[in-house]
Amino acid sequence: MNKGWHANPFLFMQLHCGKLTLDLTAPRVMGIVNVTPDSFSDGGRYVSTQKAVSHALQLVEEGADILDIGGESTRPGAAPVPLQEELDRVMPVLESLVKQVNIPISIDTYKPQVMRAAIAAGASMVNDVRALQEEGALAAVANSDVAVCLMHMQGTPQTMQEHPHYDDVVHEVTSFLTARLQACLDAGIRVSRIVLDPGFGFGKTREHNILLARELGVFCALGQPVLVGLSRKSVLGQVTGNDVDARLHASVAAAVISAMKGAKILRVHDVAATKEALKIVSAIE
Ligand code: HH2
Repeated sequence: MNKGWHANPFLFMQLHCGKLTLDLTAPRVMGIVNVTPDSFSDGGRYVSTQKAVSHALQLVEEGADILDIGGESTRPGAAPVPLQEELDRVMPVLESLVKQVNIPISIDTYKPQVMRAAIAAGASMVNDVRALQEEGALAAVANSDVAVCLMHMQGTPQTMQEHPHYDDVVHEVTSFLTARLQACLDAGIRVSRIVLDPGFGFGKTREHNILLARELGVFCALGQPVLVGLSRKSVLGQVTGNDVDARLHASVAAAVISAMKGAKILRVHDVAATKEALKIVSAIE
């Protein structure tokens, strides 16, 4: 089955992101820039272009290795955003940032039109919670040179937390990611451009999320860099009893544990704290 994607482990110490290369010899931090009125933890804080750009620059200052710009919330129950509205939210932010920063900028979208516009404007990565399953999404990435993050989600944000069900969550998420990886390879996307993500909180109960985190090594063993997005998520609140605004410590703990289990990219809201914690991981490991 596996057309060569187990190959050389050293190959993946670098992620090919368009004109840029991301060194993955140590875990990297992806800073979240939500240009949305309704994101679960920071909705409405950075809806204006100016606020989003200055927040992004602040994250770069704090040491972000990648920026992830999103114009549609994927929190449970979030309403889909029309194409033009999403473009109007993210494109001015992206266009401003590509002129000012020299780290990879990722676009968090499942819409192929947004992917194409963002890539044309200089985005170096596509972060897709639907793993390029929308019609035209695979081609949008295949016709470019950018990196892609393939995430697992059961259902859609509108319904995903109603009745998440798996017979074996780790096995089912692994099978899905393996199939999407193969679809990318078949479409001509090079293995050095592909990141995998089990999709914490996307159609998963607390138990599913905990199991996926515990078994993160299974995903890392697939041979691709693994991205983990646990920052401020509800599973951390379920464990600690803390509201979304008081999940910094739990988020940093989750990032550290993920990195120690082999995750290469940590998608976080709190860049400075995560960077500091990861320095300790790198020093000890
Ligand atoms: N989580 C969110 C959004 N995008 N992408 C990947 N690859 N992995 C994730 O875990 C992930 C993601 C949700 O977090 P956030 O962007 O803060 O919230 P919202 O979707 O409400 O904007």
